[in-house]
Amino acid sequence: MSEGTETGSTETGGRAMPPGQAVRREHKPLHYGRVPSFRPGRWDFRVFGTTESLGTYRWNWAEFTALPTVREVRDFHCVMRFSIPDVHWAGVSASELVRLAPPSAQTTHVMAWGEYGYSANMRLEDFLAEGVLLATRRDGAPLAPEHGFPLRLVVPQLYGWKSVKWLRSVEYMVGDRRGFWEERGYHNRADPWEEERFSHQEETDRP
Ligand SMILES: Nc1nc2c(c(=O)[nH]1)N[C@H]1C(S)=C(S)[C@@H](COP(=O)(O)O)O[C@H]1N2
Ligand SMILES: [Mo]
Repeated sequence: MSEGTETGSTETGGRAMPPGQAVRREHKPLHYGRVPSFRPGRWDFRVFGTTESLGTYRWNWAEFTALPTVREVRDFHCVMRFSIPDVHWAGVSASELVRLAPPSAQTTHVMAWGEYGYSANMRLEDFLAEGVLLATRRDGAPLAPEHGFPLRLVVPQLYGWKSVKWLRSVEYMVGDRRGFWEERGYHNRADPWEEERFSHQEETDRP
């Protein structure tokens, strides 16, 4: 098969890609705005919002990099109709983070916040799904600056815009609120297997 041109149920390594996606091998960076610089002395990562304690959790860079890490190999699906098979990630699993910073029982959604106010919302259930990582490494090396160094979210089961680069905080929410692209016409949920690309599709979504 000719890579980069196939669409539909393109097979790779025996796996189907979601509908309307073409396989691409290279990871050409894609984002809105400029690449922030990393100042380790100023950087922190926070969990705030409806935590069980109502307090904010905070890690500086040394503390964050001391957290236990896991590795995951996942396909990455961008809404702009390309998918990258078998991306290797390493970092802190989202479920480990939620264990360290417990949400209140009423928490239903999270907002992931990047530098400069980029944000993406998702159900708590999607955040806790298998393979969701706060990644510090990709393909055996620290993240490249344009791919989110020093920390990015990876939510492999949703379109790529939910995988917030230059991640700085996670907000627990009781109820939902739309993030950066979700406010600008992108689908609220973003399941690539359902081709949930545009917000107008939400009107006809099954309940
Ligand atoms: N902070 C931030 N994160 C972002 C974006 C962005 O514009 N800003 N773009 C998203 C989109 S649309 C995609 S497809 C992926 C691309 O990740 P990559 O550049 O590492 O391939 O990052 C996502 N994360
Ligand atoms: Mo994207």
